[in-house]
Amino acid sequence: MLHESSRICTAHATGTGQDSLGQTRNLNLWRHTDGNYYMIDTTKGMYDPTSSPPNFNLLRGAIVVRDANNAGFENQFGPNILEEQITFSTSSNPNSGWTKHAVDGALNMGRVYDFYLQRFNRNSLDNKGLGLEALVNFPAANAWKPFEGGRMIFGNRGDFPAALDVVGHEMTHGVIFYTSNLKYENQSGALNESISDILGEACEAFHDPQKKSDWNLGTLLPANARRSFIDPALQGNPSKFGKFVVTTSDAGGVHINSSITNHCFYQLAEGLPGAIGFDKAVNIFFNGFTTKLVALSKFEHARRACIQAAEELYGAGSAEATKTAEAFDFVEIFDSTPINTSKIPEIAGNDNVGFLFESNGQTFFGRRDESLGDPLSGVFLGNNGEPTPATWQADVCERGRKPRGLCHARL
Ligand SMILES: [Ca+2]
Ligand SMILES: [Zn+2]
Repeated sequence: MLHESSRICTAHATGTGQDSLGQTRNLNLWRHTDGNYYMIDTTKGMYDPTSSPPNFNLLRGAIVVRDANNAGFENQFGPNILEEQITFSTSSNPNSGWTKHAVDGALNMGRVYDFYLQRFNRNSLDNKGLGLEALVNFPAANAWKPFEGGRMIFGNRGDFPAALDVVGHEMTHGVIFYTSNLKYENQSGALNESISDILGEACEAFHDPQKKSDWNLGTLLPANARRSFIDPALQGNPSKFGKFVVTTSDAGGVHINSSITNHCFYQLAEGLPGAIGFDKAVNIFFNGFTTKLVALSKFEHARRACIQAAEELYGAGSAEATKTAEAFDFVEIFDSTPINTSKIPEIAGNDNVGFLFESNGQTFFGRRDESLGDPLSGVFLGNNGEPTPATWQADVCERGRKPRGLCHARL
């Protein structure tokens, strides 16, 4: 009996808490022998029952909420976490004592996990049941997903963990890290941002009673922090590749130019005449971006990847494949002939050099063509009392004259 009761003392438990929207939510908790309840959700299929909660280092496949306790700071490189200040989110009462962001984090990370499992049969970010952690109450105005691992960081100067599309966005960065691993700069970085926005909206739609996206990433955030798919210009972002913003800030404009493929996705799903609908567009983009791109892929590769995905999913020549090409055309990401990287064959022949030469304020043209028997020093194509070809080269050196331009052709 003693063994029995001690087993009951440390186990899964349920409770409730109020989220940022003021709603009471059901919580999956872990009841520890110290009498406290920990915000550790062990109910997902990925949970490894040989784990020993609340030992953080031995947890596998749980969703854990921890608290940064308003310690650390954000700078231009991102969040600076003070690991020693982090605590579990705990309470002695399962139905009170939870911070609103802890409730948000537990709820929405669970929803994103469910979305990936049910929608794509994907078991967490790495498809191997990687445990997830929401680090809440970090003193900043942003949300982050570090490149590796299952941690999401939520600043407390906004209700970031309450925004399901934002949590879906951050967790999709994790999925991309474990798949195509698009490099987070320039075009590949913009594609990384874009697929995170698209899947963030897909996650929101999946859990929406009407199964709809509102086409704004950051629905619960202030208007200037949102990203519109329908009209990226609302945030000053481009919707066509021709307006691609070249910049050194924001890792090469990753949050700016992502709007181009976001808009492409919108056109494919709903915008174009004969658009194929949200769910099919999600299938095409998710498949294309996670299975057919690599770290340094660019926009033109995203076009080919999505068309290929559409052909595989719906058939070559299908309306879905045709519309995918049309949507990329719409945002000016056109088809291009792949670069021929085979070696250009060498052509046998004589060297021919043409050059410009300045003397006394006048410009002359010179030539050295082996096939015409020109000497090494070349010949002048013009006679203005200049030195003879035989002495010209030495003459250049002595007088400090320099050829001003040079073109070299191998004939
Ligand atoms: Ca949204
Ligand atoms: Zn992002």
